Amino acid sequence: VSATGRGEADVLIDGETIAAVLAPGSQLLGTDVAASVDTVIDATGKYVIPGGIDAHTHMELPFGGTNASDTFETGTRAAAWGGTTSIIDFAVQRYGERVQDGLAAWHEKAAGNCAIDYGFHQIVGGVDDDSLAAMRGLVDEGISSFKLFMAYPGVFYSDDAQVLKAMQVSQETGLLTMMHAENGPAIDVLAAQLADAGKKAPYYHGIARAWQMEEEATHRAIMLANLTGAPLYVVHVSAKQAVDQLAWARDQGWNVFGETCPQYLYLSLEEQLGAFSEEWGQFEGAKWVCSTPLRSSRDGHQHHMWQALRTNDIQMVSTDHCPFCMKGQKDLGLDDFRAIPNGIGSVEHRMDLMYQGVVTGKITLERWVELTSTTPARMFGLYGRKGVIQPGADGDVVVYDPNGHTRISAASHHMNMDHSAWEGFEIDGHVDTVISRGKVVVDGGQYHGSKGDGRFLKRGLSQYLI
Ligand code: DUC
Ligand code: ZN
Ligand code: ZN
Repeated sequence: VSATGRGEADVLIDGETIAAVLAPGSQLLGTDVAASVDTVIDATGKYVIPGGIDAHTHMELPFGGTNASDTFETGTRAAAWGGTTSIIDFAVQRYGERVQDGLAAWHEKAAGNCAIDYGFHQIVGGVDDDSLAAMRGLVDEGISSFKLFMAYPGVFYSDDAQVLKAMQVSQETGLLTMMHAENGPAIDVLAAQLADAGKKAPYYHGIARAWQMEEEATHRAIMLANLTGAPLYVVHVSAKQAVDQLAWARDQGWNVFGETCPQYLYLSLEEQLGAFSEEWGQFEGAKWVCSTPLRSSRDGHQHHMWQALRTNDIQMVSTDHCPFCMKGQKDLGLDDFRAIPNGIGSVEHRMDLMYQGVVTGKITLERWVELTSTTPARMFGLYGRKGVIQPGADGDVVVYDPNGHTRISAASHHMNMDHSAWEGFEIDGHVDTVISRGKVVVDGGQYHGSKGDGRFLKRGLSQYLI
């Protein structure tokens, strides 16, 4: 299955690379292909797809006074288990740090530790003359995208003047601007007012981060991007009103794109409100504290988002994988939602959760491949090597069994988390075999990968822009 069609074929992998895609039973140099290769993987009755590309992960992210609980080692292993063979993680420049130092620190964390290939976007957390100059060197480093935050004052936040200046560099260099679009200063006032009124349970995180905060920031980002000529990619879109802003801008023919995440397609604020366990009581809801937040099921956000995946108002699905354990991490906010580290871990489940959209008739098989692999490759300058099964591409291939079954649980997942935001989810499908640059890393429930197999991906400019 590719982004454009489906058919029966044999995929020949030679070393790390796809050598040929052949009609079943083909001969090469007068010999049956199947008889002349070292290894045959029988995928009869299953889907053969390009390995997943998760373009939004946060391994080891320092956030909320702690670090995201997956290292590059544990996070990329979990990704491989779930049929994802490349990630693009966010190198972080925090306020007061140099961009180059933030990037070097990220290389150090990842090098030699990854099971699958990995690239970086650059978070620019302090836009000033130094970081603007450093951004001009990113493309040569194989980093063709950077992310700004309109949220989190005092941590990663950029004001409009900083956004404008960074977008001017984006326009000059071809770097893709990625935006966390929420009005952070206004959110922080609302959050403080809720807390002062004694409303400190996890659920109020979502009340403070109201959809108006996302719509407004999305609009502002679009306008600044259009003014400067910068291409814009809005991360983790959750509000239907923000989708409409993107759709409107795209209708003008502008280079504006959006990503959503599985949590915004399946989970709602009401479920979070209702969450309760013996162990955590009402604090159970902290498992779903992420930003942008889960949206109300009453307002049709989820339905609108699935529609946007069909109409291409939203182009791709990443996880925003940002795992924190309940014990010792999320529980920092036991008395106040503002201190709960934000994030959900899903890097292992994205291919399965999106396949469920095929099963339920919301997207086609081809669109599944496009949303999870081919578009991420094109968007972030990897297409040809990644995102497609064709001669010359890396041998990143997943055999997916539509007759298999997967039950998601913290008891069986491979992410370094003491809970799952997806506990008990049933998937009508199963990742069978995962091949990463020609090496079988997962097969028949066995893991054969090793840390250090994954290499740094020097990315080119986006291949998705007009
Ligand atoms: N959102 C999250 O949920 N976690 C990390 C950063 C972010 O923007
Ligand atoms: Zn974000
Ligand atoms: Zn993120």
